[in-house]
Amino acid sequence: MTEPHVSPDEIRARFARAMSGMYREEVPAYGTLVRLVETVNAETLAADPDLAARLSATDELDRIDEERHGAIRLGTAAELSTMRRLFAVMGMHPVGYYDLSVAGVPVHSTAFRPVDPAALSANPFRVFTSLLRLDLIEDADLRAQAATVLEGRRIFTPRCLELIDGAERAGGLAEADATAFVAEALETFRWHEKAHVSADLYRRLSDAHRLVADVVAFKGPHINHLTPRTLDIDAVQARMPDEGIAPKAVVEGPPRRAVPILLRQTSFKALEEAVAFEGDDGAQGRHTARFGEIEQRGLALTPRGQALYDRLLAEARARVTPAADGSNAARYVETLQDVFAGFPDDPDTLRTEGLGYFRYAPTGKTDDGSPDRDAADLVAAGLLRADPITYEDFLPVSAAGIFQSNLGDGAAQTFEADPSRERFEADLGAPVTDLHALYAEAEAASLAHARAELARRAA
Ligand code: OOG
Ligand code: NI
Repeated sequence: MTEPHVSPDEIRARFARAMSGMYREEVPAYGTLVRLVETVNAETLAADPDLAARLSATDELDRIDEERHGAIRLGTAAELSTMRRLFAVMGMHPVGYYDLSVAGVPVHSTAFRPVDPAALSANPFRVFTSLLRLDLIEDADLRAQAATVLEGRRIFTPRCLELIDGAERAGGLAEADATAFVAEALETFRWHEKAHVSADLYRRLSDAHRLVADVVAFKGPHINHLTPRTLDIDAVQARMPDEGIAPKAVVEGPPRRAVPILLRQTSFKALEEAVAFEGDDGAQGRHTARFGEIEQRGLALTPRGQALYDRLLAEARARVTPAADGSNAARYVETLQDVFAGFPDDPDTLRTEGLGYFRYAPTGKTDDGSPDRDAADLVAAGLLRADPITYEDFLPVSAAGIFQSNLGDGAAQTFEADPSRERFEADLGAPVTDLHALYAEAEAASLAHARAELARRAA
């Protein structure tokens, strides 16, 4: 008899838990932050029963306490394509292409995450995954040296690679192998105190860009943050100092609103960690790599809504560019609020103007009209309810802000905008899924299901 496979959702949930346990040990402030977020979430839900009901209706209430995203930075195409296969074992697939070169960070990225609504509500664990672009480094000598170092490293354990092969061949993993897989995969994301380059090479890499040193100098792509989801980011931000954690000056993303949209994020500064270099009798140095972050997620926007968001954000940032030292933070926040007055802030307008994605469900009420009427009519007649679909992805401008604040303020550089999605997909060995297509599909499926239900009840 063949043993049944453990579902990818279950493997992902176990892996996310294991990662959280490891990070809690490596970065104690993470544990403090998680506790603070849990407290604020419980208070927010208690004070806002409507929010609790809405989250429950969209199957999100149960997932929130375990919801995390992490981030890693990879060095080669081979690492990226193997990472794609590793994440596929736990039901995580590449969604979206993010070009961060525009923002002065020499990487391009995708997010590995579950894609279908049931998998998302089981456990939405995501990993923002960046690939270093050595082609953006000017010094040809250093570029070649970095490439040689990267070619020589092995970031996956041999057993992990075997288990990935096995999962692909058999279409899944049985219990013992699933357990082994979680343990072996975790090794790839662990922090290494010992760099595998000399102090001299580290300095040259770091001078080219701090991020280059972070990727090239280490044996593996240490997880650099793990982010819990809060229901009130301003409350957590305000209370972080009481817990001895200093957040960055401004929350990235849209301003506080009645209907949260997209994603708001804030982080605390990277830890300065002791690093031993190769040779030179293990010379000691310091490296900042790992940090903490929290996020609040809101309504996923349609391309139209996203375009409006991009335009307003650019306008706010043109009026006041947030300074790295936080000196104009209050003025920036005020400007952001003013400019975003141009973005409708009630659920009905957002829906009827086609700015956001919604999930439809029958209310239980029926009438004599056709279930094939416009969705807006069905909602207006009280037959359907429409709940915001949560944004499950990332924002390039925010991501750049998070990178910058954690690489150190001197790290800003300008590169030519040079999106290179085709090359990224070739390196990945697969296309990235278009995120708007996923939301549109989820919305359409919920509407079709709700209409069928109305038809059934009318019959
Ligand atoms: C990734 C930064 C992006 C986010 O939440 O936008 C990110 C990194 O620093 O590697 O995690
Ligand atoms: Ni993040």
